[in-house]
Amino acid sequence: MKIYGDLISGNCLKVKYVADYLGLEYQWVPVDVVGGGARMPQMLSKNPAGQVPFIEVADGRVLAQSNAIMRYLAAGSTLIPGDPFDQAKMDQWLFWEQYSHETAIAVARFRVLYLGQAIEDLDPALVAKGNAALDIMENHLAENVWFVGGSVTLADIALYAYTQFAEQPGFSLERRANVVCWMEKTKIALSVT
Ligand SMILES: N[C@@H](CCC(=O)N[C@@H](CS)C(=O)NCC(=O)O)C(=O)O
Repeated sequence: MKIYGDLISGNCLKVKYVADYLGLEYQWVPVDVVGGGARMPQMLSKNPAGQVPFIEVADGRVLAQSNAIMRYLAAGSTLIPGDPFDQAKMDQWLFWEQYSHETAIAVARFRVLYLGQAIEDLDPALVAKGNAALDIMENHLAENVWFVGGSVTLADIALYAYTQFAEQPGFSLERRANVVCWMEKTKIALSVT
């Protein structure tokens, strides 16, 4: 299997975390996102969306969208709960991550780190959206060790991917101790640095 990705991207890191955790064999194909690498013709021929991550499996089929890729790679493993309700709960967090978390925190990070926007000039609505997402996580983690069930799942991996970078575009984790504690646990569970 080939994983096309850029290590600066949380979405790409999700796929790497899952593949490494499960000990899967893969070839990492680096794509320079900031330099437009995902939109080069040879990449567009594989993923017309012009984005990474995507994977190419042995028979040439291509799969994009970080959370769909994680789900494919982790099928049958402990990273996906066996109970149908818990599995749907995991999906609930995966959809939420893409709609309400990544779209604020990853976007703010990209603007600050890679487009050179000052933190003070970030759109207040974007900042409010990111803070709301972090508050929802903080409240959930006040009552739960993991996002779903009693061990690390894809929900934790998806949310860890960009939460770990939340401070880069100015989001504060200072009064979000549950999030900080959960990040440490997730890091240990995944053996990532
Ligand atoms: N929803 C997609 C988002 C993928 C995405 O936004 N990829 C960015 C990097 S994080 C990208 O490839 N951008 C390249 C571009 O837009 O030119 C996923 O979860 O995989």
